[in-house]
Amino acid sequence: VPDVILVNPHYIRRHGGGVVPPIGLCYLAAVLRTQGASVEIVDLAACYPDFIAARRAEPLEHFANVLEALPSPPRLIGIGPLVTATLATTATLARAAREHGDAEIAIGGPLCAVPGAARELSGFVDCDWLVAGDGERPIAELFRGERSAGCAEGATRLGGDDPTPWREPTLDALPVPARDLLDHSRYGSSLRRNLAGAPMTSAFLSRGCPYSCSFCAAPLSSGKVVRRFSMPRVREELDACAALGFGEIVFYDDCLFVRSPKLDARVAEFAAAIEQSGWRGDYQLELRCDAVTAMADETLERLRASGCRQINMGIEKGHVAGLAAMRKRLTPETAQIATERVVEAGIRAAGTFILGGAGEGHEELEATVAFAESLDLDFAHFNPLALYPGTPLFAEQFPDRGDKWLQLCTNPDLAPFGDVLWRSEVLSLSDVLSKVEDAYSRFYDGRRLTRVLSRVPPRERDSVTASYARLRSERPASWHLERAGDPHPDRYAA
Ligand code: B12
Ligand code: SF4
Repeated sequence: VPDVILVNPHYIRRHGGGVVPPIGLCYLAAVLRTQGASVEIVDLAACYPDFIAARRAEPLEHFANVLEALPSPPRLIGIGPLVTATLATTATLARAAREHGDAEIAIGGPLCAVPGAARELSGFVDCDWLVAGDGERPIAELFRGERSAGCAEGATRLGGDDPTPWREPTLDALPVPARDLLDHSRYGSSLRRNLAGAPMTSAFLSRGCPYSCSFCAAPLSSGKVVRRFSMPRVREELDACAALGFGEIVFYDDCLFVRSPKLDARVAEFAAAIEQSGWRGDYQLELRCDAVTAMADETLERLRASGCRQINMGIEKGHVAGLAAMRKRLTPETAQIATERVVEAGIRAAGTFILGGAGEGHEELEATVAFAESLDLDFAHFNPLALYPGTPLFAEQFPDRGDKWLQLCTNPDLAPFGDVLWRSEVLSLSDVLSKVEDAYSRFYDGRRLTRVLSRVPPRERDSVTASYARLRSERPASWHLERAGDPHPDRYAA
């Protein structure tokens, strides 16, 4: 019997995307192991990648079967990461955990760091502990039974005060995530799915972001100061990835590199750490456009030479006013230069765009889609603007609600796919969602595919072609409102 079961809740997924390992849970598992705990991870998001609300019973039954098969209950069941999209499923999973024994139940993840969480979630999620911020130290303390009912950093009893997000001061103190607990065959980026070969994994080598984009929930949980692993610790993690045979890594860090006087030196150090490690493969990085434009040519070349095959940039909008309204501190021009530089360096360029927001009408939506089309990107994603509790945007939109966000986030009209989606007097939600569909079909056209194929290695051509077909035809269907229809809503009501 495992001492601890960690569950990654299922959620309404977008079609045609990749399946990404729950690296946060692997971090928790690694720390628990240092405490002598045996740990199992149940990744329902990966087991049910085609999940839609109307099929909620299967993952829940899967979890119940896991618990029923155990001769005795585990000591601790951890469910998360809790985000708005996993609120409903987390509540049903916690209830199932309660019904199947007397394990302590802890919930953690970004939403637990939102003001009001302890009060809002009590009565909705039946759990013992709420964990905010970095979960490693709090979960180890919970496992050792060192927590009492009082308020403490990182974890509190549900219904009490909000937990103060815990931020691990020395990241190097964290053990390498326990990726060995996952079934690697389930994971792959959308592109990789068609490439036979070594499995992919994800990594997170820093915590925190110093920016304050009004729509983003990340800094609330992980803080505004960027904490990074030392290069020896980065090498250790890459060696561990090599030992497990991973051929591709996606670095999901919010701000592994930001524009600063140390930017080029930091990137060079990182590339050197990769080259000195035992790991060889392809990797993807998330970067702000202004970090790309601030890099020297040699630095971008260094990234490519060390295996960087794709850079993902949050471009968000094609018009200055929209970017300013979101406090993104970027301009379309920066995005254009960044895209050109990435492509010139021989790296795939991918951008994400957000449709909807203050001051946007049909013209502004069109300006963003047309801007995306005009860029020489290899891949693009278009999302309707989501309003996450705890963000400045959420407060602007719902000024009278204070920290009372649960009712809004669980209202199926406002949050048909799990996140509260933007709408306004000039743009209905259907307008925004139709534009998302339009954007995918326009962006993934034959001309772009021909151009992109001319610069990818022959062995990748089939997978790029297949990805384009999926993103053009499958992805838009993610936003059909009828998909979210649940025939048995009462079964899942908290
Ligand atoms: C990588 C990533 C993904 C990946 C992997 C997600 C995963 N399950 O690991 C993919 C692409 C699948 C994804 C999907 C989605 N994501 Co995402 N994602 C991120 C990103 C960029 C990094 C997450 C990460 O790996 N962090 C590193 C690890 C170490 O941290 P962590 O996962 O938060 O876990 C730590 C703590 O939170 C805590 N913890 C987490 N789980 C648990 C459980 C227990 C029991 C305990 C005690 C503690 C605990 O301890 C962990 C270790 O310290 C964040 C931004 C961010 N910086 O947080 C957005 C972010 C979490 N995603 C977000 C969203 C909205 C989504 C989607 C809903 C998008 C969609 N509609 O499809 C889905 C939801 C899926 C989900 N279950 O998270 C939002 C959440 C905002 C909100 N309030 O809802 C964020 C904050 C970005 C943003 N836009 O603001 N995402
Ligand atoms: S969108 Fe990126 S840069 Fe902006 S606050 Fe979020 S993580 Fe930071």
